[in-house]
Amino acid sequence: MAAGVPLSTRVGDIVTRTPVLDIHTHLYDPGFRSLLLRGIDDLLVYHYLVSESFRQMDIPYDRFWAASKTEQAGYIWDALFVKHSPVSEACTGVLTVLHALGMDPRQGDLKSLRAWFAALPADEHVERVMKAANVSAVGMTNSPFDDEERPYWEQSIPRDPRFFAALRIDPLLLSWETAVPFLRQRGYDLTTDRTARNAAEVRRFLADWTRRIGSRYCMVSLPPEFRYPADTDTNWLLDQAVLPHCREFNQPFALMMGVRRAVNPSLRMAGDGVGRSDLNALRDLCSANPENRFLATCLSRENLHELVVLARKFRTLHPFGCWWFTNTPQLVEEITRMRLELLGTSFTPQHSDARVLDQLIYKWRHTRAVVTKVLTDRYQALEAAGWSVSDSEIQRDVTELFGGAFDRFREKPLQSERPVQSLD
Ligand code: FIX
Ligand code: ZN
Repeated sequence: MAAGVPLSTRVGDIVTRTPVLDIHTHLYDPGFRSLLLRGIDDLLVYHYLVSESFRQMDIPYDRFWAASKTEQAGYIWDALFVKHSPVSEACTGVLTVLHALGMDPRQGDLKSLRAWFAALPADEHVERVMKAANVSAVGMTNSPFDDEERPYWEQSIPRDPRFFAALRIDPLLLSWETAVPFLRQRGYDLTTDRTARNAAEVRRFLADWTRRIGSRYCMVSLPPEFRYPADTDTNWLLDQAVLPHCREFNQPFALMMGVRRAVNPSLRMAGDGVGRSDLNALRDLCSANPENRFLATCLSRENLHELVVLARKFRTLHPFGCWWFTNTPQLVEEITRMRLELLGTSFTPQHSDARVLDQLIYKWRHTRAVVTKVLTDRYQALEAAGWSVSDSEIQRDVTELFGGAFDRFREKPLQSERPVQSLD
């Protein structure tokens, strides 16, 4: 880059140009057809907007849920974009998407926006969005327990290699009593007893699905009440099945900690909340299982400092993302700054958690703006200390943050991390 170009411009250009590997979304490869959500109505009925809209409308929950998707989108548009200014992060995101795709919602109405999206075939839509978001790969969330998704895996569908699988196992770890009949129906011979034989059947199930979907890591979301070690089915399953499985397949286990499900069930998927987790559980998981690698994110802002400190103690722990309620510009800035200041570039600052294809655009544009700001500040601090960074060093760092560090962590060969015995 030419001499005299401001640091923020050099960083901004590199951050904008560097493709990102999005490690966790709820998107599907287009081969999964209607499971891949896209377009204006799906953008508007996103659960983040559902919960915001109920604060601005009087309509009873039942009436809202009985309405069609188009009608629900209309209610939300009216409440959040017409009757009030769309200043929240999730609302602004919808506008960032429309603007990036060349639409001006002030000029048309919902009908014309719908017509624009309806004319776009899925494959072309995917190309446009991935280009506009500059995303090179998308991590899916794949649950064998999901009745809509499972049939796609049971036949062989054409796959888009940019969408990679991650095995999601919440029902197995969090509702063992109901997971057992599900597994039994599918040919796994087990009972709810905590026996070695049952653990072996769970491992067979995990291995079958890891191979079937080509999963890159295994994942669970956990309530604030999660403890480890503890005398629970969850702990037994972790120790006897899930962690041995991850070691066998040399894959990380991802924990999303601190979600309190169904705080208000009337809001359905929008009704989940947050609770502070006990990160001693994560500390003990890392120290009792030195041959496992853990990816972790926390939903509670209060846990995120502790997570960074833990990552300084365990190189087998990789913090990722600013999840859900922490994915607002102010919190992304705070969290990313803290991680850079305490971990350097050895973490993954963001995942999009997109549920609607088009959201890749806003989630990554908004993140890139914050990463540019925070990285520029850190490089300025280096300059003040007499160390000026070159463009190729900036490029190296951004590549690390946008998927490089994750890939190296994920692929790290299994090695013993058992504490070294003191020689004296
Ligand atoms: O558990 C998860 O993976 C969460 O991300 C979801 O449950 C949540 O609904 C979501 O979409 C958050 O962004
Ligand atoms: Zn998610």
